[in-house]
Amino acid sequence: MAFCSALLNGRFCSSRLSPLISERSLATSHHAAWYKESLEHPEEFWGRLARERLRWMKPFTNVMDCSLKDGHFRWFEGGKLNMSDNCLDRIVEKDPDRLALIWEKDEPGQQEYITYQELKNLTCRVANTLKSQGVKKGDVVAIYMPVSLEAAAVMLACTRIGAVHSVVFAGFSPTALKNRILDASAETVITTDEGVRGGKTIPLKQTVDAAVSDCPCVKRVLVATRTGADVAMKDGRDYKLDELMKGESPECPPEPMDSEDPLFMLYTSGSTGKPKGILHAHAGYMLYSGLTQQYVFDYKVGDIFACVADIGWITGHSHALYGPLINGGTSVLFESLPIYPDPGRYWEMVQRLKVTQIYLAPTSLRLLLKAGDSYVKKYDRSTLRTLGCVGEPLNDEAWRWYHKVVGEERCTVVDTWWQTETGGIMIAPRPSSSDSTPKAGYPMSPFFGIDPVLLDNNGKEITGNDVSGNLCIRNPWPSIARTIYGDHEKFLNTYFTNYPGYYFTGDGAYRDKDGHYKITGRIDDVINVKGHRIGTAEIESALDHDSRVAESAVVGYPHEIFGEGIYAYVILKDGVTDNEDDIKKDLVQLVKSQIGSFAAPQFILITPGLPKTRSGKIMRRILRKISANETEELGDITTLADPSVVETILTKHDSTT
Ligand code: 6R9
Repeated sequence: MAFCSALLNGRFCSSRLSPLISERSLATSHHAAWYKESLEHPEEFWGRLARERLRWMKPFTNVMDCSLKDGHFRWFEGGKLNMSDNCLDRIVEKDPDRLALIWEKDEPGQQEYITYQELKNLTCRVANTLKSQGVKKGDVVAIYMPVSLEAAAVMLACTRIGAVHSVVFAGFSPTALKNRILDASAETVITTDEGVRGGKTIPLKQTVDAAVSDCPCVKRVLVATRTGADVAMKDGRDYKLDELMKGESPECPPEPMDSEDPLFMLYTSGSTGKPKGILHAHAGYMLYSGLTQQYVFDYKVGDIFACVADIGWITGHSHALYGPLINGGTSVLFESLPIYPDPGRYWEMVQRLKVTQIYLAPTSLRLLLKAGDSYVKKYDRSTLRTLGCVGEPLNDEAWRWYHKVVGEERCTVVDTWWQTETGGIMIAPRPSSSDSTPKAGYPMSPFFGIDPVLLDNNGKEITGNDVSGNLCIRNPWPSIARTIYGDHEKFLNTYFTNYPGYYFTGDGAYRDKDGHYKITGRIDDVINVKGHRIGTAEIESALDHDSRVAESAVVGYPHEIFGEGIYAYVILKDGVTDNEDDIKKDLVQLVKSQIGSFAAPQFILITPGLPKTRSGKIMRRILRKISANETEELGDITTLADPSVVETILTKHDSTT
């Protein structure tokens, strides 16, 4: 594939590029006015933005029909449009040679460029291939690919023909992939021969083979080429994407999609054992992801935006791909690791590609901070303006390091809080508003149209400032998830039943004396390891697959680099006499194969019992305290069925940690 080198010959950086979006510019004072309007007159606000910012094939007739009480959301009904038309054709018609994506490959110092015209051609050829293979509007296509230009084109191609993509992070195990394929009844799986990360190859096609051998729904597996490795191909099921695409035309008319047609689904963990396929709709997601991209990151035409998240997560969807492209921007797709070949990788890339905004995870920052300032200072970072982060709370120390050392106190740090379910950034500083000097560790203020509230455990609103509570949202916004695929009941129960009339986030938050928000972490049984959400129940059910395990309880504990670490308490069945260290090794392996490496516990403690109430409920509060070494503050344990269990666990914990 030949990619242009627009950046290299300086064409892209010229100032002749004009914004695609005709919209009054937002001075600081406008932010407040916009926010006020967005809450007081949402129909007018969102209707105007949807008309101005998106290209419609048929105008919508009704801006919103939503009820938080009923978990019912419909936006821009009556309208027809297409994601890939908005991301590609609209720009190609004005400026075909504009740079769309830069693929920062795993190999240090190597990148590939693709213009909007080239990306459109590639997308159309993939779209025509999918059509030739029998993929139709509404079909779910599972994508198990690492970050690459082809992966981006595959996602866009799905949206072009109205297929619903379900990207599964290419670090998930065969079992996790299988469960996601089966849950969505996907007939088509698209993968890559091998992945390359940190200089090592990862046998992706092999993982797909193991997953789909148990998936009768899968009719075809399309394999893109990354390393050219000789991978096994099953006759009548597996096809090389390159070969299929050879005869396909670079023209494919975008399918007119209803505003509410499903756009994509993305699995995420909750407090139950089964991951949830969060479903997003076309128009609302498109509008909101583009808007947040522009205002949170202070995006301007000509910027080089680098979101280093994988496309397997919502951040990669909204800010490596769709958000930047909807704005006609240039986005860097990052295939590698922050410490490969050394902890200077991000900053060397910033210098080489002239990156203007970087968007990363706190866990990477903490890792880089430990490696020392010299890896940062070695490289020219003068192009950087906005420093973003997402995924977990950003601790003070890491925030200050980001601001002072990376950003030379010149750049705005934007700590952005949001979720797979919200589709877009909900609470974040906006660099062009009065939030341009954010506080360390604070996502700060709600985005346009978002009305956060803090509720107590009885659902009563906690008013005033300098207060903490359960973070909920009082009003609907365009990119809120529409359902959990195949389980609307669960959707309602998870997000709308606990606090009727509100969207329940599962996070706790603090509102300081100035009304600014700080996220205090999950209040449900979800652990956030390196910014990845994992339900404790999911890990427990993986551990329970070992026939020697009678019961397990998993909790999170504070981890210096990962944010949270995973601590598993395991009870073995009577009569098991195997060596404990061997069992622990097997259990780690089991979790890796059931879920993925990132979910493997850092600690496993084999115990004869768990602290349970008389009604048999595990007191996780106590396990959390022990895991965090806060053993002086265990609180009242007299209500336990057998308080002596705690002493046994403590003794063992002290001797193993
Ligand atoms: C975008 C994304 C969502 C959960 C969320 C919260 C945590 C995300 C955060 C943050 C503190 C931030 N989270 N951003 N916590 N500060 N800036 O990460 O989506 O993978 O669905 O995770 O991540 O706990 O509820 P997702």
